[in-house]
Formats: sequence, structure tokens, C-alpha cells
Amino acid sequence: MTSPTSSRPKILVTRRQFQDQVDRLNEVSDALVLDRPAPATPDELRAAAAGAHGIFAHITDAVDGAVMDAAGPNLKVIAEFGVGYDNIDVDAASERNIAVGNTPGVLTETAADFGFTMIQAAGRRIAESDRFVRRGEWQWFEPLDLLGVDIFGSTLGIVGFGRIGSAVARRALASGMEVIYVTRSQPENDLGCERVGTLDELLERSDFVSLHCPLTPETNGLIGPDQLKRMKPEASLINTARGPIVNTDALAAALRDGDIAYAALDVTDPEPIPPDHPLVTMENVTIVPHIASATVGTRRKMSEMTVENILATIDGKLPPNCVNADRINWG
Ligand code: 8YV
Repeated sequence: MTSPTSSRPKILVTRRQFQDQVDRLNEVSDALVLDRPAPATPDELRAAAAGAHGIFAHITDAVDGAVMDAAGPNLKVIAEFGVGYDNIDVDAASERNIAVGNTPGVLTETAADFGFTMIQAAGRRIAESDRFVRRGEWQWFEPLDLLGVDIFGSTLGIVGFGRIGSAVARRALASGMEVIYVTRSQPENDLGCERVGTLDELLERSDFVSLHCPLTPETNGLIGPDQLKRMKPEASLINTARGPIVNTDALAAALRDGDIAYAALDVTDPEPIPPDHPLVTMENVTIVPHIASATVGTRRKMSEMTVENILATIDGKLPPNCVNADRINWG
């Protein structure tokens, strides 16, 4: 905890973290860990940020200009525990000369493992089958019950062919899928996947559509009613990227009306999704609570990287992984 007389920098850690990483921060700073079950409300976040040099931030924190102003002029770094940083207003940070860090690379393979798991979970109706057994409905062998879609030989459409999207593609190719993709920034790939001209073409050709793009103003609502109608009725939508990329109401309607067969979601909008939400009550949906990077090894590496991004700034250097380095001037 920061004492009023302390000259050490204050670091706000907004959620519980690996204690050895908090200890690393405490060697050179005073870490204030918000050690409670629920995320801070905006008011709590602003109050807790007061006087901070750094914020160890999580997806649950909307770090906007008001939080930065509440922190005050000491604030030098906002270090996101994750590769996606759509919860941080990077423009507001840059205007205030505050560096924003993230954790690219360390979670790629784990997130891709999980993305491919969700493709299989959708195609083979794993969660639905589990619920069937738990309800006591497994009475005898029924050759026409719970039939899924072959993974092998089917077409996977990947939206966003960056680190994670292309790592999912490698897994899909090894499982005998054809892989097509659309992407904003990547050049041609050397994996043998086909880059298609439009999202519409991808949606029309794919048996599985898997989202791997960041949430930006351009991708917010990217998959809406028109896009879902273009998908095959036997196709599945997999979202392990960010909830708002998909229009939730349109998705629920498409699943209800049979426009698509299945959805497997690691992320939702809203998040957490209320237990009485239509998507939660549908059999042809699998929802898990934003766990794509949730392995011990990966979350630990993310934590270490976030701490390193903060420690660098206490030394007067930019975070090693800084998303707005070109906009920071610390003289
Ligand atoms: C994290 C993620 O679990 O890296 C990301 O962008 O979504 C996840 O790996 C999340 O950011 C936790 O803060």
C-alpha cells in the first residue's frame, strides 16, 4: 500500500495476480492490488488510480481519459494483461504522453489451441452432448442422435489472419480442413491457405467461421444479420476474439431461425452474459467465460510481461511491448 509519505511509485493492479509478480513490483514500487471478486466500477477505478505511476490493467477495466486524469500527472504507463487492448483509450493515453503496453506473442499458441478446440466443440456438439448425459437422457444407443459435422474435409473461414488466426490455420490444415481467410493487414501466407476477396465470399463458402480480428470501430458489429444470413445453414460461428464483433441479437435470431447451426463463444456482448440470456438457454450454443488464454503457463507469462512493461517505465524506458511508442515523448 502507498503511504502518504512514500516516494516510491504507486502501481495499481486492478485484479488479483500471481503473487510473485506483485512481489516483483513491490521491490521498486508500492503495488495496490484490488483484491476482490468483482472488477472495479468506474468510480472505484478512478479513486484507486489516484497518484499512480502505472496501471496493471485487465479486460474488465475501461481505462479512459477520466481514469487517466484521476490518476494525475504521475501516470506514465497503462500495461494491459493481454494482447487486445480495446478497453484502453490509446488516443487519450498518447495525448497525455502515457505509454500503453500489452502482451503479444506469449498467448498465441494457447489461444490458437483453444480456438481450434471451439471449432471441434461446435462441429461435434460436445457441450450439448455433455448436457444430454447429465440430464439423464442417455438411455440407449441412438444412431441418428447428436450427429455433428466432420471437421476433416470441411472449410474453415478465418476472419483476421494475424498471429492467432494463422496459428489456428496451422491446426486446421493438420486436421485436413481447407482454410480460407480475409485479413486487413497481413500479406499472402505460405501455409497454403486461400485469401478470399471479401467477407461475404468467406461467409458463403465456410462450414466454420472463426473470428480472430481485434475489436476496432471497423470490426464492431462486423457480423450482423446480413452476414449471418450469408452463412450456410449447417455452418458454425466461433468467436474467441471480442464479443462486440458479433451483433448478439442477430446471432440469437440466426441460431433460433436455423440460419446457422451452431455458435461457440469464448467472448460475448455483454460480458459476462446473464444466465437468462437467450444465447445461454439455447442448445446449439457453447459459451465459456473468456478462457482462451487461461492456462497456468500462459497466464503466468502474460503476468511477467505486464510487469516488465511497468518496470521498464520505472527505469525511465518505454515498455518493451508498447503499442503507442511512436506517440510518446519522454524527452
Ligand atoms: C485475456 C485476451 O484473458 O489477450 C487478450 O486479448 O482477451 C485474453 O488473453 C484478457 O485480456 C484478460 O485481461
